[in-house]
Amino acid sequence: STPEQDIRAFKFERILNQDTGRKTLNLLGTINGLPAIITAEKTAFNTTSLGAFVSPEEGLLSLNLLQKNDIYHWFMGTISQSATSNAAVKVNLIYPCTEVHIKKYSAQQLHMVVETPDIYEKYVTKYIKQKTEGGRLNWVYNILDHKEESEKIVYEDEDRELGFILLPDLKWDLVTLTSLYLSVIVHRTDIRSVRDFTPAHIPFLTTLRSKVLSAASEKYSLPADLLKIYVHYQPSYYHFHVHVVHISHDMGASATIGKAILLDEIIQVLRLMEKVPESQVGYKDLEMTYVLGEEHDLWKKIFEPLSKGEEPTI
Ligand code: M7G
Repeated sequence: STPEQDIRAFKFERILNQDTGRKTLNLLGTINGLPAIITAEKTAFNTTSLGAFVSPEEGLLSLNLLQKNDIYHWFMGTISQSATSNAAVKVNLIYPCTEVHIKKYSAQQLHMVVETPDIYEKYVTKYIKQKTEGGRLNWVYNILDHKEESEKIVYEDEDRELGFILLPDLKWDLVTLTSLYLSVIVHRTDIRSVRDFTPAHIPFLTTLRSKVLSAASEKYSLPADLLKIYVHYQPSYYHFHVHVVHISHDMGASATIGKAILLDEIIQVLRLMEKVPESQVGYKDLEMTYVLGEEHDLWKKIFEPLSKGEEPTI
């Protein structure tokens, strides 16, 4: 079956989350009896054809005046749209999805947690190891092997050790420049997260940074200082990757304190670590503070037990 036939066969079960401010909706359902998640997000306005915004043919197709009061008027309207060039909504389908996806897309209470070097070494490394197994990184290897998305690659450095692929993130609609969202996926497979970095990685990161910035700014005719480059801790996928996002794009939780770390900051911290006489110092030695949702396995298996004085079993 085609992806479109699949999504049409979606049987709605329940709403996982909804954000009326960000205009997003996460739905759980089934397709052919298997669990599936649909996430929908209303797109940003296309600012290239605003001259036609009020046109009844190309812009506001119909209008309904709700109320007027003095100089104030409020209407509801429908807008001209097309799925290929001017879409109203971006829809993502994960099918079949796992329990981990369902938790990730569910509304949940958040907590600040402090991951000490000790907690990292004793428990989190085990968790990370589990999360690299079971095909969770298939989509990453598909990209690196040019099996999927290869026609979308913006830039590739094929070096096995220093190289990477720069390409559009699945969160991007591929059109709206001010919500530009690219990913950098590195070729090397020995870095699971920022925790693996030591000063020895400084040349790798600085070269990656400058190559990514020039490739992205050239491709999209954007000054490099309109791009923010950051890394997640914790990420969802433990193969090292970097987020490259337009500065005007408000990403909500995914680009904020307690989740995103600027690549520049990582490089600076590593430069300072380089000066520490102890030879093996690296990100594994830092206390990392971040936000976790209650549905996250790290919360359930490690931080919730610890907060109750219990020994985590992982
Ligand atoms: P992350 O920091 O591990 O997790 O980033 P997050 O999803 O919590 O942010 C992984 C990034 O890879 C995210 O920005 C995803 O949108 C993106 N991504 C995930 N998948 C499954 C794909 C994919 O199949 N293709 C592409 N191009 N990007 C993906």
